[in-house]
Amino acid sequence: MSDKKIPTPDAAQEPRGVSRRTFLGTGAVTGAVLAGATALGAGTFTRESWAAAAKEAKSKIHVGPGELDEYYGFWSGGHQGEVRVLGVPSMRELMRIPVFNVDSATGWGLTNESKHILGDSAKYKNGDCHHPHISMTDGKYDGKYLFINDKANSRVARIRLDIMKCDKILTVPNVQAIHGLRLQKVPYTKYVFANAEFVIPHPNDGHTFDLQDKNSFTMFNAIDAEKMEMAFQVIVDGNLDNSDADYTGKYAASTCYNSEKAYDLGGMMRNERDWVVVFNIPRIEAAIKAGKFINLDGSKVPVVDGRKVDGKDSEFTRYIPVPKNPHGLNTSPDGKYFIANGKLSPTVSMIAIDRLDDLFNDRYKDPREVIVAEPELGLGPLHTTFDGRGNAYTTLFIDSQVVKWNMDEAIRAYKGEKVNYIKQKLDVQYQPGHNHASLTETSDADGKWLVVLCKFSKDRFLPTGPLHPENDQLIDISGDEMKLVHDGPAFAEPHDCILARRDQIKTQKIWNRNDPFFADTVARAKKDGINLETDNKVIRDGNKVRVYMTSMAPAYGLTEFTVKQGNEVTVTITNIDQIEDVSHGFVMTNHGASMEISPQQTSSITFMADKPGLHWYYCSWFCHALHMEMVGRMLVEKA
Ligand code: K7E
Ligand code: CUA
Ligand code: CA
Repeated sequence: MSDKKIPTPDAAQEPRGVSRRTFLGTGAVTGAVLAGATALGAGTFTRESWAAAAKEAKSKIHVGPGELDEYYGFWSGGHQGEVRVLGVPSMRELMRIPVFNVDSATGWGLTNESKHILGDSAKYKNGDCHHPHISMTDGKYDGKYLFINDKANSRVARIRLDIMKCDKILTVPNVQAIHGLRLQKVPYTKYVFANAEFVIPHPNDGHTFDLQDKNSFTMFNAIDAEKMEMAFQVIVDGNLDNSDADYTGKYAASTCYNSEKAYDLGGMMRNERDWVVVFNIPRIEAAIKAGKFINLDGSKVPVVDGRKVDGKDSEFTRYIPVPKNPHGLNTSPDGKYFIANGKLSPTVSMIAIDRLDDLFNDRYKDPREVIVAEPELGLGPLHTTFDGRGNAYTTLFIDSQVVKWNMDEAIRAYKGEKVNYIKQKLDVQYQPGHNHASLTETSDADGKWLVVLCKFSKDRFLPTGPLHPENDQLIDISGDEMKLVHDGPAFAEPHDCILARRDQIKTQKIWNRNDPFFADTVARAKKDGINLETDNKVIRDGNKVRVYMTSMAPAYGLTEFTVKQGNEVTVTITNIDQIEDVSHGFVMTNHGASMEISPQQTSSITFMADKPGLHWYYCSWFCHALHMEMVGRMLVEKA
């Protein structure tokens, strides 16, 4: 049992006198599985120290009116399904990018262009994104794409950062719940690595509930980042949670918390150690090139088997035992270590990447010989991030803390030296999951800011009823000491975020008329003999009516058109304004139709004209002094 002391809640820290520890009942729930935890005190705070800290914090994060932030932050929108763009350090929300959701303002999920990108999965109105990651070249952000997973419907999406719109979505075949997502860093992001979490039977045709069978498994997935098509899949033992890639382009690694392949909570915690599975990418590529792969359940994706057979490793994978139900997997920016976060163990496991060649060449008796340190950090380590100065920052979910520790010193301690590798523990509010230091996933890690994504906000904000926001906290890590400088409420649930320097992201000010985003619509207009920049015309094609018009503040090119009841109407609008920031909208009242048309963009939306009568349409983005007057009328004649 843990002998951890439960500190008395400080009045300032716990304004309503509710201990965050009793709040979660952590002793009762997890004590039994956290044996071996060390007693490490939490920081102490007084009202005075909070006030002083708050004053100092204000000056650090203040970005004055008209000033710009230093960093772009891309936040996962969790089970809300979108990506949010924030400025850091101000933590101001700059934009939302709808992805796995339906968005009324932009018409994502409603317009023909977005439905085309959503493809087969347009039928799903929900998503659950976790892990946003920016494409890289030579281990540095190249600012081209951001990728994000959808756990709910097993998808991966790509966002073009020049326009900050989703341009591709892929459903990963024959798996359930894409959770972990990371990108190849070196030589460039050729692959998006995406873990499927849940074990399912194959074929999954309703024939069995049996997950222990050898035909029940999950897979590690690699997606061609440029084509957004499946590259390969690797069958694994156990399950997969989070992953990361190395700085040589050779290895990717994933945590597995369910080595037991259990159905129940107790079963999934049975083993003292689960594992990190390491994937040898060149060996997998070579096997596929040589035609040594299978296809699974009607899919054409090459699949290799990375499971052990009779205790013997496959050529593609190695399984490194680590304690216990590990969660996050993070590569240090010096390229030396994969770090697996123990979750139900107070430790993290440091895997030396330069020992992996020998591991794959079977030079070790015990795969744990690649582990160079296993520091004890506190209760519930979930994710680790880095400052580029040799320090790591790990979230402790149960302790509600971030612990700063030194990697070299942890290695020395593992060798038996008496050295205190723990530099500082900082209370966060409350129950942190991911944390993310500026540029931490690249060789540019600059150790300036640390964002900690807390799952509970409890008493930190004005109450909002039973459903609380999360709390995204900003911590200054530029000095020796971590300093909490900002609390940021966020809606469900930004598991993860990523920060890039503002010069690393280059956006277009207005649309390019040749943009592939609306190329299909342009092609359709061409077939209809329409010049989108000049024509305002109605094309009647049997039951289908295609209405083409321009928009220029403050008027649509067409202010009246007539259709018949029962017609399927497609309205296509080209915004011929060339002025930055003059976006128009189109809303057909009482028809569920709404979309954005930004400068030089073409957007289209299809709806049924099922109600006879006169129906007004209007511009929904405030574009001009006469914005309210930017309207038109559709007459639907009785059938
Ligand atoms: Cu919530 Cu990265 Cu999905 Cu950890 S994951 S917290
Ligand atoms: Cu156009 Cu408002
Ligand atoms: Ca387990």
